[in-house]
This record gives sequence, structure tokens and C-alpha cells, in this order.
Amino acid sequence: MGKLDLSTAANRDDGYIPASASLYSGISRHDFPEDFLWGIATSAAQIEGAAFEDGKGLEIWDVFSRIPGRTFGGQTPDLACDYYHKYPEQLAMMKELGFNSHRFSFSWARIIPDGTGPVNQKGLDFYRRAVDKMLELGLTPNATLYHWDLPQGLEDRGGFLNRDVVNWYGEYATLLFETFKNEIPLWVTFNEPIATYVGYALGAFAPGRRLEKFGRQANHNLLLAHGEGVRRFRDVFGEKKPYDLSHANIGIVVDIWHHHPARPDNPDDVRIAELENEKAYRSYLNPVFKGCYTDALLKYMEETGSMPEIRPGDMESICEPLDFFGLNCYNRVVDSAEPSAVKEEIEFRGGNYMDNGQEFYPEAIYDALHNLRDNYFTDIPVIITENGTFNCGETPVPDENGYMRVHDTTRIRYLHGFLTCLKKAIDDGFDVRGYNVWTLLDNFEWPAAYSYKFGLVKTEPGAPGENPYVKKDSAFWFKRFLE
Ligand code: GCO
Repeated sequence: MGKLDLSTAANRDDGYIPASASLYSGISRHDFPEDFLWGIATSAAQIEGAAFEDGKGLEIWDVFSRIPGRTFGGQTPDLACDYYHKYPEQLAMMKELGFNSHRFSFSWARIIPDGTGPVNQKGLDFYRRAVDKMLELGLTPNATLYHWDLPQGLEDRGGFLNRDVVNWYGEYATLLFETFKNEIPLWVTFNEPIATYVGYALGAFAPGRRLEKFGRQANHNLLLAHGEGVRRFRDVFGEKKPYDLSHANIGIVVDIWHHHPARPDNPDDVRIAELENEKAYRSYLNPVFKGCYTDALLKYMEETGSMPEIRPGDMESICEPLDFFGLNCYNRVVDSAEPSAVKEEIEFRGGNYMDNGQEFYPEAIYDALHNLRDNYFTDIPVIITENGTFNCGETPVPDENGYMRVHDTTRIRYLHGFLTCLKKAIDDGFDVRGYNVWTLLDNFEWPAAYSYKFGLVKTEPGAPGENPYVKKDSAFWFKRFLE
């Protein structure tokens, strides 16, 4: 991979205001609650690099990315953004942009290389340094225990198909709760459980297995591990209290990409969209908040021969009361039996495509909050744990002074749109306590590897050595928003 030639003072801030900023104005942090958390979200496998350093064990993406054809160009997370070494400057960049929180994840294999057994003190020490740095910078830590990077040693023992994962995970969780008991107020058991389904049923994510029944069993065991994590949390931190940053709080992160039928009066479209909603977010929200799978999902699993082993007491143990809910919201999906109807529906709504071909539908965040309140819970707050978009005109161009600029205007429009809809939800009385943008730097985007660029700041992930950081227009826009 070639180096960017950005020797021409790429990061000059001095008063730079992107031309698009005036188009996307009229809203700022002052429209949100005073104590709102404004964060940047990342995950370990996507940014840390140092895949073979200081005793880290292999995780499933280290292995999966080496199977020919599984990631874009065969790219690996080996180096990623080199956060392992560059965390001080990358955290400082978050602070400088005006953020007051940081959502990150722990790499299980960096801490317990084989997944169970001996602890790698160097791995724990790294997170100690990073968390201390966050606190020093005034970034409230929001820690995810599991963001898709199972230790390969556990995968070799069946991974999420092995019910022992509940205890493996429990031990790992307890270690972290005890280690960071006094430093971290926000904890997430699992990020987007659907990724495990994709990894065991569809093969598109690590570990790359392909059987519907595996996907359903892996998900069931993951949900049991979630419940175990919450009980371990209460053992360490004491009984449940109302959400408050003065003590530790625990939640789960689920992504809602709601499927809409392109033709709401067409039974086939409605059936397709409904089944997708069952298989996606309802598979998780129902067990976690209601202690059962929906009848529609049970019927689907029955019919497809993919019913997991569900033992007596399982559903109760998944449904542990939580302190907050983490919502990842990126977009909606439009489904139809007739492909041309999808296009018609999107065009009927304004034909708002973004540069990356996805629809611009910021109402998704408002709809998702409604969905949560109407169908799942009313007694805990929500944190928006991820929102962002990719590939929005990422090529740097020199400005009139010769400084390189990235005019990612579509990203600004996207963020402005979602934040406007979020504000409307808060004004309507939804209890939302924070928002995290995905993400600081272009990073390892799973199968798309380094080809999908989600950062507010451009860098060359995966390339060795010193890589320049170039703040995109969206970074300058967000900084003004937060001022
Ligand atoms: C997810 C994950 C992130 C992704 C981000 C962009 O939501 O898929 O939590 O790891 O990188 O969402 O796709």
C-alpha cells in the first residue's frame, strides 16, 4: 500500500471551516442535555494492531482474514491503526475534537491468550494505561467486553457452539470488572450479537462457519453468556441501582436496522420484511427484555431445522435486568419480492442516496427509539453506541493554500440528519444519555477490511510506520458542533 503524500501540513486547523458547514448548521450540543456523553466508538480488532505483540493470543479475525477470499484483498487486522502504540495521540485527538467519552472494547485474546487460563499481564497493563489516559483527558470510558474477536483457542474448542462459553466468558468478565472496578462507569456485555450469527450461519464473518443451526445455537449460547456477564457484574458491583455515572452500569448493544416492506399493502413484501426483523434484532431484544423468543422466530427455527438446544431456565437467565441499552443505528432496509419496488419506495421518499449507494434515512434513529419504547422497555435509558457512514468522497485534495482537505460532505449531511432526528426524539421525551460516532480513524472494517472508510480522520490503516492523520471536513464540522 502506498503512502499518502500529506507532507503539506494536512492538519492545519487555524480557523478552517468546511464550505459545507453552513449547509449543515442550526443544531449544536447546546440542544442536548447538559450532561450528555459525546463519544467516539471503536473496537479492539479494528484499531489496535500489534496482533502478535506482548503475548497476545490469536483471535478469530487473525485467522479468518488469512483464509483466501474472506477479506478485501486478503487484508488482515495485524497493524490496523496501531492504537496499541499510538493510543495517547489518538485519544488526545478525540479530546481535541471536543468529545467527552470514548467507547472501546477489550481484546479477550490480549488479556487471556487462550481464552481461559493464564492472564497476560502485559495485555492488562496496556488497557490500564489506555484507561488512565482516557480519565486524564476527561473521556468517560464506555467498555465493551466482546466485540466479535473470540480467542482462536476457544474457537478450537467449539467457540460459541460449546455451552462452556458461558463460563469462559464469565471468568473473563469477572477479571475485567475486578481490575477496572473504580475506573469504568459504563460496561457492555456484547456488541451486536448478530455478528456471531453471521459468523456461524452465513460464513461472511469469522469464524466462517455456514449452517443456520450453528448460527442459532451460537446466538443462544451468546445470550446465555450475556446473562452470566450481568450476574457476574452484580456480584462485583452490588445490586442494581438506577443508571448514574457516579457508579458502574451494565448494558448490551444491539443494532436496529429495521426492515420496511417496499409496498406495505403487498403481503409478500410484508412477510419478507417481518421475517428479516425477526431474524435480526428481535432475535436478541425479545430474549434479553422479555425472556422468550418470539413465536415467529420459534416457528422459523422449527421449520428450518435450526432450533437450538434450550434448557429449562435458559430464558430466565438471559433476561437479567439491565441498567441501560446501547443502540447502534446506521440506516433502515427496504425489502420487496420485486427488486424494482425497493428503488421506487426509496425514490418516493426523495431518492436520497449517499455516495456509497445507501439510502439517507436519518429517521431510522427516531423510529428505532420508538420501537424500543413501544415494544421492549420504558425503565432504562438509551445510549446511542454507534452511528456513522462510510466512503463519502475520501480522496484528499489541496485547498488554495496547498493544504490537503477531505471534503466528505455526505458524512456531514448524514451526521447532521441523524443528530437532528435524535434531538427530536429527546425533545419528545425519550431518555437518551449519550451519542457515539463511528469512528475516529479509517480502520479495519471486517470483510471490507481497509476498503470501507468510516473515520472522521483519514489515516492509512494497515500500513506500517508513521501514518499521517488528516482531519476530514466532518471532523471540523463535529468540532464546531461540540464547541
Ligand atoms: C457494527 C460494528 C462496527 C462496525 C461499524 C461499521 O456495527 O457493524 O459494531 O464494528 O465497524 O458498525 O460497519
